Amino acid sequence: MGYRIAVVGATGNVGREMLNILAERQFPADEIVALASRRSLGTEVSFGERTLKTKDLDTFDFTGWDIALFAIGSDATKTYAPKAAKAGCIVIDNSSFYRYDPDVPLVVPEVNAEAVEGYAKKNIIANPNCSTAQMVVALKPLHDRARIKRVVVSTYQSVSGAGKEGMDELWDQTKAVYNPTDDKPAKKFTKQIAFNVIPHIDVFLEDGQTKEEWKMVAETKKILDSAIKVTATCVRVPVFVGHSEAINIEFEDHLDEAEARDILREAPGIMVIDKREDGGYVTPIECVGDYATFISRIRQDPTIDNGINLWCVSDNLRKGAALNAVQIAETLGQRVLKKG
Ligand code: 11C
Repeated sequence: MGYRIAVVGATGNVGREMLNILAERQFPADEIVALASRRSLGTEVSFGERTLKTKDLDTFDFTGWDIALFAIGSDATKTYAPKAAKAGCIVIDNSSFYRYDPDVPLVVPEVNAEAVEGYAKKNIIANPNCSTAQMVVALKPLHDRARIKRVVVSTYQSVSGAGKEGMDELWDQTKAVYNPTDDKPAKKFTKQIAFNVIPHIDVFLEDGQTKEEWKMVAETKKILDSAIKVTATCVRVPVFVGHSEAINIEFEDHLDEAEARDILREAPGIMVIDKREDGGYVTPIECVGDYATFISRIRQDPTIDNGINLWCVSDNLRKGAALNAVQIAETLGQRVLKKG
């Protein structure tokens, strides 16, 4: 006997990837329902070889459904996640709404799989921000060996993190650059994104950092270790899919770059591509559609006692969102909701 799974927000970038990944990984589901807002009612979405017609989230009864993967905005999550959870369906939520709630586990299975067992207080488990997910996958095995004190990270985040509208804006502006009569002013982003970079993701906070930067700090502490200090600069770049990060890590103990490379090679979810030659590293285009978090450019930071620099790239719609959510569902199946 398998599970009954709902995908909420099935017509969005992340919802579609959730369905793809459930099919690719042959998630043991007896039944899958694709839910969306009334506006997209009846839209067809792919699930492996099959096509599903979306049903109305507003009137859907979650009673008898095991797990709901939510990929809708925080406002809608606030309305619908408690409805599903009260009906006995465990919610795995990709929005930021529940992430910082002490009664809701925030899970990256390669890092803190055991935390899923804390789901029962609200019947909800949160999925982290995409830029945090790939970073903690890289940090965890190194932290286990040499204890991380401080992380300085700069991100290069693709426009798909801002949804389909972000992707359309990059596409339209890129074409318009070659056709100056076709003006495409910035709407989704605050400045032109085509042929540009924008050091601003999400809203500004009082202390001058952005919410995206704050999320990387708060989520790393909750998932990995509250003692780790993190400082981030998050930047939007004209790339469709795949977030990249330049990460500087300071450890308590000495860690040699060769050992760091060996540790990362053995770590779950990680693929090391690190040849010190032209093209011997991964760029975002190469990570699209993949499950792995790719690590390149591993090297000693000679300016501090125990420092390592590395380059980390992953598909933000997959490890950063849909894949991580499906992995949480798999972990729930192994540890909590055993069937069959
Ligand atoms: C971006 N990281 O690239 C954001 C998208 O908190 O789940 C995901 C926002 C979130 O714009």
